[in-house]
Amino acid sequence: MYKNEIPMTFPKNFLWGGATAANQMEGAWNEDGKGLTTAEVVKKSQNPLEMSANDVSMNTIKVAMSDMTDKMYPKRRGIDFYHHYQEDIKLFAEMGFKAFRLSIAWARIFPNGDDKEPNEAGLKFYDHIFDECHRYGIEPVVTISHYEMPLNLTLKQNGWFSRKTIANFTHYTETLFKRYQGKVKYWMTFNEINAITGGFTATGSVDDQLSLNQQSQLRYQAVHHQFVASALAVEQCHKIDPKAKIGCMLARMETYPKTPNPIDVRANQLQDQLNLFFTDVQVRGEYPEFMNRYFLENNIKIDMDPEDEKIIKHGVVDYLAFSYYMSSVVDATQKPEKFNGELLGDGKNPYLETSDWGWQIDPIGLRITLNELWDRYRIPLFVVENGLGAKDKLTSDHKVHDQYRIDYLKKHIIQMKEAIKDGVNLMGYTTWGPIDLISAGTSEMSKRYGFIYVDQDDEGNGSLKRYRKDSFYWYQKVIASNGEDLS
Ligand code: BGP
Repeated sequence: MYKNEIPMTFPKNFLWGGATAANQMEGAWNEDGKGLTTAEVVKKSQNPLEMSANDVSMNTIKVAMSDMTDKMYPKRRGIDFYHHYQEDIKLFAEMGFKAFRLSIAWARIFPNGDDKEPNEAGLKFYDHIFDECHRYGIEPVVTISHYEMPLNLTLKQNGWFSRKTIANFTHYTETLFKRYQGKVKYWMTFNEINAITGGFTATGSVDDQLSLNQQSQLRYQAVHHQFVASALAVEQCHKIDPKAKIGCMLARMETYPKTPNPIDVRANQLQDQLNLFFTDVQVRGEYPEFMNRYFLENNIKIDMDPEDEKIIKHGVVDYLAFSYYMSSVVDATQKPEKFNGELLGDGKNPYLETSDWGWQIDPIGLRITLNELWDRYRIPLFVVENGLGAKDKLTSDHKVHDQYRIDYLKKHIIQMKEAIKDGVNLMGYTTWGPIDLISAGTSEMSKRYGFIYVDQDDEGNGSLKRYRKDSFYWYQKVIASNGEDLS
């Protein structure tokens, strides 16, 4: 719509805050009736540049189940948020958070995933968290499934590969919407639903014995079941709590063609389509045409029930949330070696710096992405993850001078503001890991994102004491000034 003015800054009710996930922070993995989850059988990486989360087989699961310690399985201990949540939420409030993104551990509510009755102790735990948030005027933003599910569903039916999991999930979601009606205004169904390269982490399906093509087949089938489950959850949510909003969540990586050669430009376009396929389904309510060709040429056949298309059409989301950490370059001549849900190009960009974990830092890419997503979907956008994983040093007087983190975040906030001036409808920004937590990809503790330092090392040694970093006071100012004071 033509107007002779542009928004000059962040909207008034902008949701500033931080984002976390249950399996990376709660700990208390075997307390109060909770069942074992898929995240708790993933070993920590031996090499920090490799994601151990992708390395799961039936055999490694068996080994994990016979080991009832958290030594090799850091996601079992998290940062013990389960027992520190009051202290932690108070610190978030001190920073001025308007929103706190967290996930619910399905296995706290339904320990086996297919139980008839929910576990009251699990439900209560999240009641306490939401009440605590509201005490400080913090809006909880809740991910229903963030890289974990009850392990029993893997053992019994190979996770999301099975259609049966849809019914288990809708029982879980219905329980949540009824219980937390009025307490949770913002929901999200699946974290990074497009991250199927993550295999087991994303789908709870074991596929190590399969060929690459069979893996692709299984993962796309699993994600189809997630699409249906997500759409059903959207419908339930709208019905049970019409005031609540429910979104989808995408791992967004901006990609660029390596050169202006049209073959690179086209390869990049395909990469982008394969990334946006997931949001096309969840926002537009249908499989996009370009996937027909992709599936056909890659021998992938999606098994759909006759009613699936209708369900997907009805269950379109209210907003689009996404994580953004980096960008990448697509080179048409490079053949992908491993399975690639073709999510990520991993080409190097000579114009960008990288983090210690090789992630290419690209704040302008965030503005580009925001514009692209807004142009394509025209629904509110929410940046629900962004941040720098770095090695921090705690000084003897318990300070952390993390100017590098401030620099990273500042540059991204500047670009979000540019996007708002471009006309993008952006509803909020929750940085990843406002308090240090266990890494999703490698299970390290030393890959820290937080404004709050947690005294724990990769082996789980430490007092678990929380300390404010320099970035804590910086973010406090950012929020208080609604993004104006970035100094
Ligand atoms: C996203 C996940 C988060 C998170 C983040 C950082 O993909 O949604 O769970 O942890 O990435 O990744 P990592 O922890 O591996 O550094």
